[in-house]
Amino acid sequence: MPARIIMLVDLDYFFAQCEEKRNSSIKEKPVVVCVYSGRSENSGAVSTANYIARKFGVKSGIPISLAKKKLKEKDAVFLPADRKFYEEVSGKIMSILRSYANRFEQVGIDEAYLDVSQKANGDFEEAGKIAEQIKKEVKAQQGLTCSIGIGPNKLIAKIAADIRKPNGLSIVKPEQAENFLGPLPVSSLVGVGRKTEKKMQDMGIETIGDLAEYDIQKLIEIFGKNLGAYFHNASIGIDDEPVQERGEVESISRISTLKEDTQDLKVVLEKTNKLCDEVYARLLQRGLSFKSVGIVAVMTDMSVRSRSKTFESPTNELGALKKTVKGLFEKFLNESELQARRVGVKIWNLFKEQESQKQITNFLQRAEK
Ligand code: DCP
Ligand code: CA
Ligand code: CA
Repeated sequence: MPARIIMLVDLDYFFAQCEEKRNSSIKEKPVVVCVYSGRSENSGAVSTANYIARKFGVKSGIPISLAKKKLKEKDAVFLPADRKFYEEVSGKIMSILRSYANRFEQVGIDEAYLDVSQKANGDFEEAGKIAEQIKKEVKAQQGLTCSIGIGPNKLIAKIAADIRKPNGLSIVKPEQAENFLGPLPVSSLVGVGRKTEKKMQDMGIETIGDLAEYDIQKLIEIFGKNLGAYFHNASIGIDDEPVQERGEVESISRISTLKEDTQDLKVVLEKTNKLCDEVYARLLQRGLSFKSVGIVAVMTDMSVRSRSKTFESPTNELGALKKTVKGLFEKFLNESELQARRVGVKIWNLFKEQESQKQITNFLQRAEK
């Protein structure tokens, strides 16, 4: 098995860069994207700012009025956040990123983890080339720059991406992990907020290196078993969190109580067809296809039974869903000695359209052989 190689791709000053994309004439000016509260003309907070504005101390979260003060007479551009547009750009970039990954996990509107272990064949140099390729394609297709961190796990990839911005690329090999983390402040670790940082300072811990040297038993005494162990492992660069494909963890389900207990297929289907419609609506909203269909029934004695079926390839057809649910209930009710009280429908193994298309293509190719 090739060595584990994880990438974190984070788009630079994302909302502001989206604004520059659709109006390049503002590129040389400080650009501030704002969420106006509407109470008065300047009330609200800064969502983000481009790097020119940041030089003057403008950053996410500060009041708009303060940003205006800092950028007085600097020919700055203040724009209201247009989330719909940013989401559109994000969606297009995410599908580019996804195509480079063996496993893919979007973690926010502007960042994603890519497990590229196989694609890079466990070679960090090769992963670096893939990262360059990603930067080139995102820039060419969508006109945006991003920062990429590469490491043996998510923890290190994330910190590596943060350390060189904008348009950065940092590679941390496993053997470099401890030296890389050592000098950084503990606040660089996920889970170390202001309070924890303060507490650690009181314990004489400033850097991740200090944390690594601290007695693990004492950490556990102070922060509890889980957190203490987490801090210790994180400090020496250990993190096993998998890159979690969203489609694998999610499911959509609906359950409902029947008017009266029954074993009659027709009555059950009346109910489950409605549940299928609801489940299907959610599926469409999210632009997904499904591969697995399940039914669940709570019987008169309150026992819970379930049956399921998995297709060869994903589908997004309502007809297929209803037909499968019907087939499963038909067989189940025939075999059951009890009446059903509550019935439910569930789909899982969800895929984004693009990915399901890939799966279908694979399936067809296999079928041809
Ligand atoms: N965001 C926000 N309010 C915050 C933080 C972020 O509205 N307090 C939004 C605007 C950002 C986007 O989320 O563009 C992504 O957040 P990041 O933390 O990744 O920051 P940026 O992409 O803006 O800048 P950087 O170049 O530092 O990644
Ligand atoms: Ca960002
Ligand atoms: Ca981000």
